[in-house]
Amino acid sequence: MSKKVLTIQDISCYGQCSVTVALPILSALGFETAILPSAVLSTHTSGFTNFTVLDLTDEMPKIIDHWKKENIKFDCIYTGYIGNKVQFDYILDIKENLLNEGGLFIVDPAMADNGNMYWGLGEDIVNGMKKISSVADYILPNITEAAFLTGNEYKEVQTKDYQEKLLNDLYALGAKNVILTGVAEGTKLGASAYDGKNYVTVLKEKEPKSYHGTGDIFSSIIVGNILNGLDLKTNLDKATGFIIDSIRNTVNDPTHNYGVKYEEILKDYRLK
Ligand code: PXL
Repeated sequence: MSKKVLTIQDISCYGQCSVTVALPILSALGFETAILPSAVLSTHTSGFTNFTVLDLTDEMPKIIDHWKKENIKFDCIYTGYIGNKVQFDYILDIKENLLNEGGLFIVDPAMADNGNMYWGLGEDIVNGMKKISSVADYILPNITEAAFLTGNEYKEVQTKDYQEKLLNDLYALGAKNVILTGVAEGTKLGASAYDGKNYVTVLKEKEPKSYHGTGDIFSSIIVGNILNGLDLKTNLDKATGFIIDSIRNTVNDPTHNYGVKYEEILKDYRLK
């Protein structure tokens, strides 16, 4: 029986991030998917201007109530971009009441990158992400999000000590496992993880160009691989490789600068 994954994040209608990447990836990795959209935007907010935003906070409790009445439950709840602080309490309600025994609660605190919060997001979102991170089985912040969640300074160039400080401080928030993405060392880029006992790092040669949405793709692969029982090191290795292959598949297309063309990579990934 395939596991049921509920993802809670925005629908950015165009731009290859959040649910438009999470759903196909989780389906391809073998899971039944469900979504609770936090908002509907015409595009993501990083590479476009004049986008539209419809906040769906008011709809959330109605959807949750209906699911409770139908006794709908999930094996994994995976959260991403949340644009309204009120939604964090709904998320905790879902975790308490709609997650199967032994199910996984995974938080990607998608709210910031390159030293800055995303458009329109502030301290209340950082605090909400902290709250849900404290009860998560896994959290998947990038370096900027990690710095904001822990009150550390954001550093573009990171030493091993700085990475470990972030991992330790994130772990101290209460999450059982921390996976830190966008870890940069010299010409290499990758991810580091900490489970309270061991540190694992995977770094690969950095690609010359970066794209929006790769964090969401990375997280979706990581979530799918966790549910499929892959060990952490292999998981980080495969997810990092997936992003590199997706970037290489996009750089020669000058018309495509808003996200990566990961679809052909996903097709091959499934067969590996
Ligand atoms: O990829 C993260 C993300 C998700 N959702 C929205 C965003 C972004 C990044 O900018 O704007 C709406």
